[in-house]
Amino acid sequence: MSNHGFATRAIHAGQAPDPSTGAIMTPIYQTSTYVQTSPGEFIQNYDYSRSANPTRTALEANIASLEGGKHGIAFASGVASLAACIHLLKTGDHVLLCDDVYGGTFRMFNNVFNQLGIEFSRVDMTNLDATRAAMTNKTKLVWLETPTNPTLKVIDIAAVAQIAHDGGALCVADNTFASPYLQNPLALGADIVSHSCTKYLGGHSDLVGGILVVKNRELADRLYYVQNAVGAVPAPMDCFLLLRSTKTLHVRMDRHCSNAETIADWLTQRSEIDRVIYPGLESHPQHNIAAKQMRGFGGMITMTLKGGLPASRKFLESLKIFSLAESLGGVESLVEHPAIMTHASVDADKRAALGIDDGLVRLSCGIEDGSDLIADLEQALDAAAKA
Ligand code: P1T
Repeated sequence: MSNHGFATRAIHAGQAPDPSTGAIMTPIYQTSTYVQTSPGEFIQNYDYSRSANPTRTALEANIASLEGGKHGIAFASGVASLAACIHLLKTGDHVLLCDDVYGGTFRMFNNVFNQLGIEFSRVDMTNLDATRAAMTNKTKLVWLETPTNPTLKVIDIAAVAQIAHDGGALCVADNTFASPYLQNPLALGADIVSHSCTKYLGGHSDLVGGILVVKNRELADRLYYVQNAVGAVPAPMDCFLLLRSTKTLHVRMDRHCSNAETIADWLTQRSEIDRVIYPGLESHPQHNIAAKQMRGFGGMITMTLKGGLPASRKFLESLKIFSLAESLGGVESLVEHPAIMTHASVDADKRAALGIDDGLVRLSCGIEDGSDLIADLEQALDAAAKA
């Protein structure tokens, strides 16, 4: 499959008609255990569904192929897949984290793994000199998101992976915002790619999941060990739903990108808005890096409304097609307020330093008609201006 195009791999990789019935869709193997012919003699490599399940195996192979990796290791959520990476570490190890990350990722380091003696520090990874200077002799993981959540900074994956390797650390890239259709961090030197499958991979806001993809067999074995030993595995039904979803990833992403590009351009003309952040705009500080490492600029837009909380609150309450909700990457458009919602667990001073203020609003542009989305934004901006 590896020599086929993205769309062909999205539809076929990891899947073959079911050998017992010919069913074209991989069945939901809703089973916890598997009969053995003699103690330790398995019929097909399966003994217990925490360790492995055929629906999950198909999903892991499918997404591994889309990322240009060899091994997929699936989890029950995006944060469970991130936690599995940290289980590779031991007390006293240090993680270098990019300064702008999903609030739950920050919370996991700050409130959970910090208590166990895993140290971390944050740095603006768009500044490569600062990133190099922030490495310590204890740094074992260099952790980036790109584009970042929610301020959409674009980090040069190849350059940061090189800095990690020069310091003897692994580079983990959270590719959730781009999806494998737009960006493949393994090809740029990252060692582990992580996804919240809840977002673009799932695409329909109907499941929670996560996955790691790697090229290296030894690293994969360590992560499979954590997957089984810690046990945050996805259910067969969710693996099935994800397999159905990845078949249309390329089609959905094209529409997410084209809607977001049109909307971002339109927003830049509006006087109610201070700043529009979209990697596809030439005004984006890392637009050239985005153009170099991404095949499209994604479906996420972040903007700052003039008028602070009263204006952003009125805007969010007035939208009719964009739904006010956490999450992103579904076919339906979503909007949220990072300071109150997804990034509430980030300390106020850190939020302020990143510009996550009360006027900041994040849009996940869905795949509806772009003209309807713009009309919705227009009426909500008009309402906010009167607030
Ligand atoms: O929600 P979960 O599937 O556990 O994924 C966590 C996660 C990991 N990485 C990134 C970049 C994310 O954005 C997320 C989850 N983010 C949201 C729920 C959100 O609205 O930003």
